Amino acid sequence: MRLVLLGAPGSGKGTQAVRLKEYLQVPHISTGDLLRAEVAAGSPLGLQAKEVMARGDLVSDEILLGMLKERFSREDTRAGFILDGYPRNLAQAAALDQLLAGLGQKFDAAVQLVVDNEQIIERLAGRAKAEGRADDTPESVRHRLSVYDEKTAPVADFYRQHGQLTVVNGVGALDEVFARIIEAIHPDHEVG
Ligand code: B4P
Repeated sequence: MRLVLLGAPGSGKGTQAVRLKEYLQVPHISTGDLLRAEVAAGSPLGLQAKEVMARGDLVSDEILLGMLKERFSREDTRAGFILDGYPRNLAQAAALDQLLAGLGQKFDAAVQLVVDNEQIIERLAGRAKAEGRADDTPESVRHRLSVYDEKTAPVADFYRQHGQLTVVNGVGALDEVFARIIEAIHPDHEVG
Protein backbone atom coordinates (compact mmCIF):
# COMPACT_ATOMS: atom_id res chain seq x y z
CA MET A 1 0.00 0.00 0.00
CA ARG A 2 1.30 3.43 -0.97
CA LEU A 3 -0.47 6.08 1.04
CA VAL A 4 -0.24 9.87 1.16
CA LEU A 5 -1.61 11.49 4.33
CA LEU A 6 -2.86 15.05 4.02
CA GLY A 7 -4.35 17.33 6.63
CA ALA A 8 -3.77 20.53 8.54
CA PRO A 9 -1.19 20.61 11.34
CA GLY A 10 -2.69 18.80 14.30
CA SER A 11 -5.19 16.87 12.19
CA GLY A 12 -3.61 13.60 13.34
CA LYS A 13 -1.39 12.66 10.37
CA GLY A 14 1.65 11.72 12.41
CA THR A 15 -0.46 10.12 15.12
CA GLN A 16 -2.36 7.88 12.71
CA ALA A 17 0.69 7.17 10.54
CA VAL A 18 2.34 5.40 13.48
CA ARG A 19 -0.64 3.04 13.73
CA LEU A 20 -0.96 2.61 9.98
CA LYS A 21 2.68 1.64 9.78
CA GLU A 22 2.07 -1.28 12.15
CA TYR A 23 -1.12 -2.30 10.42
CA LEU A 24 0.12 -2.08 6.83
CA GLN A 25 3.72 -3.13 7.60
CA VAL A 26 5.21 -0.40 5.42
CA PRO A 27 7.60 2.41 6.42
CA HIS A 28 6.30 5.71 7.76
CA ILE A 29 8.00 8.62 6.04
CA SER A 30 7.33 11.87 7.89
CA THR A 31 8.99 14.90 6.35
CA GLY A 32 8.48 16.71 9.66
CA ASP A 33 10.37 13.93 11.50
CA LEU A 34 13.14 13.91 8.87
CA LEU A 35 13.53 17.67 9.28
CA ARG A 36 13.45 17.52 13.09
CA ALA A 37 16.19 14.85 12.99
CA GLU A 38 18.36 17.21 10.90
CA VAL A 39 17.70 20.04 13.35
CA ALA A 40 18.57 17.80 16.31
CA ALA A 41 21.77 16.67 14.60
CA GLY A 42 22.73 20.31 13.93
CA SER A 43 23.47 19.50 10.27
CA PRO A 44 23.79 22.37 7.75
CA LEU A 45 20.34 21.44 6.43
CA GLY A 46 18.95 21.42 9.96
CA LEU A 47 20.43 24.84 10.67
CA GLN A 48 18.70 26.19 7.57
CA ALA A 49 15.38 24.55 8.47
CA LYS A 50 15.27 25.38 12.20
CA GLU A 51 14.03 28.98 12.09
CA VAL A 52 11.69 28.34 9.17
CA MET A 53 10.00 25.49 11.06
CA ALA A 54 9.75 27.41 14.33
CA ARG A 55 7.93 30.22 12.46
CA GLY A 56 5.59 27.67 10.91
CA ASP A 57 6.65 28.33 7.33
CA LEU A 58 7.43 25.69 4.75
CA VAL A 59 11.04 24.63 4.33
CA SER A 60 12.25 25.00 0.72
CA ASP A 61 10.97 22.58 -1.91
CA GLU A 62 14.53 21.85 -2.94
CA ILE A 63 15.58 20.67 0.53
CA LEU A 64 12.45 18.55 0.86
CA LEU A 65 12.88 16.90 -2.50
CA GLY A 66 16.51 16.09 -1.77
CA MET A 67 15.54 14.44 1.53
CA LEU A 68 12.70 12.55 -0.06
CA LYS A 69 14.80 11.27 -2.95
CA GLU A 70 17.33 9.96 -0.48
CA ARG A 71 14.61 8.25 1.57
CA PHE A 72 12.94 6.71 -1.47
CA SER A 73 16.28 5.38 -2.71
CA ARG A 74 16.20 2.91 0.20
CA GLU A 75 15.03 -0.61 -0.41
CA ASP A 76 12.35 -0.66 2.31
CA THR A 77 10.09 1.73 0.35
CA ARG A 78 9.72 -0.68 -2.58
CA ALA A 79 6.82 -2.58 -1.05
CA GLY A 80 4.92 0.52 0.04
CA PHE A 81 4.99 3.56 2.31
CA ILE A 82 2.96 6.04 4.32
CA LEU A 83 4.00 9.51 3.33
CA ASP A 84 3.11 11.99 6.07
CA GLY A 85 3.52 15.75 5.60
CA TYR A 86 4.37 15.75 1.90
CA PRO A 87 3.25 17.19 -0.50
CA ARG A 88 2.47 20.54 1.13
CA ASN A 89 2.11 22.63 -2.03
CA LEU A 90 1.35 22.04 -5.70
CA ALA A 91 5.02 22.10 -6.72
CA GLN A 92 5.70 19.29 -4.22
CA ALA A 93 2.71 17.34 -5.58
CA ALA A 94 4.21 17.55 -9.08
CA ALA A 95 7.64 16.58 -7.74
CA LEU A 96 6.16 13.55 -5.96
CA ASP A 97 4.45 12.35 -9.14
CA GLN A 98 7.73 12.66 -10.99
CA LEU A 99 9.71 10.93 -8.27
CA LEU A 100 7.28 8.01 -8.12
CA ALA A 101 7.05 7.77 -11.93
CA GLY A 102 10.84 7.51 -12.01
CA LEU A 103 10.55 4.55 -9.62
CA GLY A 104 7.75 3.00 -11.66
CA GLN A 105 5.29 3.59 -8.80
CA LYS A 106 2.02 5.39 -8.12
CA PHE A 107 0.39 6.04 -4.79
CA ASP A 108 -2.83 4.12 -4.08
CA ALA A 109 -4.68 6.79 -2.13
CA ALA A 110 -4.34 10.29 -0.72
CA VAL A 111 -6.21 10.47 2.59
CA GLN A 112 -7.13 13.89 3.94
CA LEU A 113 -7.88 14.07 7.67
CA VAL A 114 -10.35 16.85 8.36
CA VAL A 115 -10.53 18.56 11.76
CA ASP A 116 -11.95 22.01 12.56
CA ASN A 117 -9.50 24.75 13.50
CA GLU A 118 -10.84 25.16 17.02
CA GLN A 119 -10.01 21.53 17.85
CA ILE A 120 -6.63 21.79 16.12
CA ILE A 121 -5.66 24.77 18.27
CA GLU A 122 -6.70 22.84 21.37
CA ARG A 123 -4.72 19.73 20.37
CA LEU A 124 -1.57 21.64 19.57
CA ALA A 125 -1.80 23.62 22.82
CA GLY A 126 -1.91 20.22 24.56
CA ARG A 127 1.15 19.02 22.67
CA ALA A 128 2.96 22.29 23.42
CA LYS A 129 2.51 21.56 27.13
CA ALA A 130 3.44 17.89 26.84
CA GLU A 131 6.35 18.08 24.40
CA GLY A 132 7.34 21.74 24.09
CA ARG A 133 7.75 21.56 20.32
CA ALA A 134 9.19 24.86 19.03
CA ASP A 135 6.42 25.30 16.43
CA ASP A 136 3.44 24.66 18.71
CA THR A 137 3.35 28.22 20.07
CA PRO A 138 0.02 30.04 19.47
CA GLU A 139 1.59 32.39 16.86
CA SER A 140 3.24 29.56 14.95
CA VAL A 141 0.08 27.43 15.03
CA ARG A 142 -1.98 30.33 13.63
CA HIS A 143 0.59 30.82 10.91
CA ARG A 144 0.77 27.09 10.08
CA LEU A 145 -2.99 27.03 9.66
CA SER A 146 -2.91 29.94 7.24
CA VAL A 147 -0.02 28.34 5.32
CA TYR A 148 -2.12 25.19 5.13
CA ASP A 149 -5.13 27.06 3.72
CA GLU A 150 -3.07 28.95 1.22
CA LYS A 151 -0.58 26.33 0.04
CA THR A 152 -1.62 22.83 1.10
CA ALA A 153 -5.42 22.89 0.70
CA PRO A 154 -4.96 23.30 -3.10
CA VAL A 155 -3.09 19.95 -3.11
CA ALA A 156 -6.20 18.23 -1.72
CA ASP A 157 -8.34 20.01 -4.35
CA PHE A 158 -5.93 18.87 -7.05
CA TYR A 159 -6.14 15.23 -5.92
CA ARG A 160 -9.90 15.52 -5.60
CA GLN A 161 -10.17 16.74 -9.20
CA HIS A 162 -8.11 13.74 -10.27
CA GLY A 163 -10.24 11.27 -8.32
CA GLN A 164 -7.35 10.40 -5.98
CA LEU A 165 -8.64 11.93 -2.74
CA THR A 166 -10.34 10.17 0.15
CA VAL A 167 -11.64 12.48 2.87
CA VAL A 168 -11.80 11.14 6.43
CA ASN A 169 -13.32 12.81 9.48
CA GLY A 170 -10.38 13.25 11.89
CA VAL A 171 -12.49 14.13 14.94
CA GLY A 172 -12.98 11.42 17.54
CA ALA A 173 -11.02 8.90 19.56
CA LEU A 174 -7.74 7.68 18.01
CA ASP A 175 -9.20 4.20 17.41
CA GLU A 176 -12.29 5.61 15.73
CA VAL A 177 -10.27 7.76 13.35
CA PHE A 178 -7.97 4.82 12.63
CA ALA A 179 -10.93 2.56 11.81
CA ARG A 180 -12.32 5.20 9.45
CA ILE A 181 -9.02 5.41 7.59
CA ILE A 182 -8.81 1.62 7.21
CA GLU A 183 -12.41 1.53 6.05
CA ALA A 184 -11.62 4.23 3.48
CA ILE A 185 -8.51 2.59 2.05
CA HIS A 186 -9.32 -1.07 2.62
CA PRO A 187 -13.07 -1.54 2.75
CA ASP A 188 -12.70 -5.35 2.81
CA HIS A 189 -10.61 -5.49 5.99
CA GLU A 190 -11.92 -5.66 9.51
CA VAL A 191 -9.95 -3.64 12.01
CA GLY A 192 -9.15 -5.93 14.93
P1 B4P B 1 4.82 18.12 10.69
O1 B4P B 1 5.81 17.32 11.44
O2 B4P B 1 4.18 17.46 9.51
O3 B4P B 1 3.77 18.57 11.80
P2 B4P B 1 2.21 18.73 11.92
O4 B4P B 1 1.63 19.23 10.63
O5 B4P B 1 1.99 19.54 13.16
O6 B4P B 1 1.55 17.36 12.15
P3 B4P B 1 1.87 16.17 13.12
O7 B4P B 1 1.74 15.00 12.23
O8 B4P B 1 3.12 16.33 13.86
O9 B4P B 1 0.78 16.21 14.27
P4 B4P B 1 -0.54 15.36 14.47
O10 B4P B 1 -1.53 16.02 13.60
O11 B4P B 1 -0.39 13.89 14.35
O12 B4P B 1 5.48 19.49 10.17
C1 B4P B 1 6.20 20.37 11.01
C2 B4P B 1 6.90 21.45 10.18
O13 B4P B 1 7.94 20.84 9.33
C3 B4P B 1 6.06 22.24 9.19
O14 B4P B 1 5.35 23.32 9.79
C4 B4P B 1 7.14 22.73 8.19
O15 B4P B 1 7.86 23.83 8.69
C5 B4P B 1 8.08 21.54 8.10
N1 B4P B 1 7.71 20.63 6.99
C6 B4P B 1 7.29 19.33 7.11
N2 B4P B 1 7.01 18.82 5.90
C7 B4P B 1 7.25 19.80 4.99
C8 B4P B 1 7.12 19.88 3.57
N3 B4P B 1 6.68 18.85 2.85
N4 B4P B 1 7.47 21.03 2.95
C9 B4P B 1 7.94 22.07 3.65
N5 B4P B 1 8.07 22.08 5.00
C10 B4P B 1 7.73 20.95 5.68
O16 B4P B 1 -0.86 15.54 16.04
C11 B4P B 1 -1.01 16.75 16.68
C12 B4P B 1 -1.52 16.59 18.10
O17 B4P B 1 -2.89 16.18 18.07
C13 B4P B 1 -0.79 15.54 18.93
O18 B4P B 1 -0.59 16.07 20.22
C14 B4P B 1 -1.76 14.36 19.01
O19 B4P B 1 -1.65 13.62 20.18
C15 B4P B 1 -3.10 15.06 18.91
N6 B4P B 1 -4.12 14.22 18.27
C16 B4P B 1 -3.99 13.53 17.11
N7 B4P B 1 -5.14 12.86 16.82
C17 B4P B 1 -6.03 13.18 17.84
C18 B4P B 1 -7.40 12.82 18.09
N8 B4P B 1 -8.09 12.00 17.29
N9 B4P B 1 -7.98 13.35 19.19
C19 B4P B 1 -7.30 14.17 20.01
N10 B4P B 1 -6.01 14.54 19.84
C20 B4P B 1 -5.37 14.05 18.74
